[in-house]
Amino acid sequence: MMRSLIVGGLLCFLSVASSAQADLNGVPVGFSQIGAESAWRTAETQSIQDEAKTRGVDLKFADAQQKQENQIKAVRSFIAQKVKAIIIAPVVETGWEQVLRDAKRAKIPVILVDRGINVKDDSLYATLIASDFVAEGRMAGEWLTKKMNGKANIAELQGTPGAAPAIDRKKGFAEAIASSPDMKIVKSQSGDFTRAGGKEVMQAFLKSPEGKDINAVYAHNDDMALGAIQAIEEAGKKPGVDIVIVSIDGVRGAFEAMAEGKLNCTVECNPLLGPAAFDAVEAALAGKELPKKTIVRDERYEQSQAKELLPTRKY
Ligand code: GYE
Repeated sequence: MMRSLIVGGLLCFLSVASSAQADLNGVPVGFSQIGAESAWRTAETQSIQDEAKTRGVDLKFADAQQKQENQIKAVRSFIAQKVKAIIIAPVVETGWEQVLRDAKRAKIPVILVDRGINVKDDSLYATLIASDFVAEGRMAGEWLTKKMNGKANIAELQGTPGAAPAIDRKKGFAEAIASSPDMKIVKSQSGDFTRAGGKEVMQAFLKSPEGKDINAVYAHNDDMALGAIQAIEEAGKKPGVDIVIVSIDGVRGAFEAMAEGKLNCTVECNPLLGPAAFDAVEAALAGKELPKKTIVRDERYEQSQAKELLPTRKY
């Protein structure tokens, strides 16, 4: 069951989708993906590749291995190959002006998916399709404050430095706990959105002088929470019980960990952006004006719902 509500411009894209699907048949489109750092990312890649196949798009896929310089190179190569549109999942917010100006000069519309960017001139991209990461962070913070009765020593596992979801999820969470003075972030560091990173950083946190007092973890994505669970178990503590854990994404692994009682809550972030991304490509190529941002709405899931919902999860 699709739990996310996709609002705004997306609805109007969807209404034109079926009638005009053949329009992209054989059309070359570039997709610059960040990498394969998380289960979320793999699901997004799959969704875009599946949708490209359904519509007969000639998709040129480039994996940037988490490096912006690789993404910039990929976009330049797409321009040289004269693609008709470029989809980018931008790893960090800054540093995009130059290459986007090149795409604009070549009259190639750019569709941003999942992460936003910081540019003065927003005509450099056609649209952004993404979740509201501040709202996700806020949902996680509100849930944890309630669960801990307003008192916790929190370890925060941050996402990739400079990435929109890392910046905004930190901000939203901080806002949510701001009025509870006993909700304290005692440790905060990046685990780069990976399971290995989450495990390594959590191990270091647990060994630090504050380690014995940590009774809650806020991870900016599920993969880091799953890594932290391993570190907590190896330290002889019970994840989900001795240390309450909340994270973001809602991937299958998180639902499994919740069903096992090791993760307490996840805030969904829907990665199935393929249909909306190609609806946007189609609309841009038809010369339609697109909303600058389409927000994908997310929900929060708790441990008690995990077993029932596990079979319905799509990623
Ligand atoms: O939450 C994380 C991934 O950009 C929204 O990136 C995405 C985030 C997602 O690596 O798991």
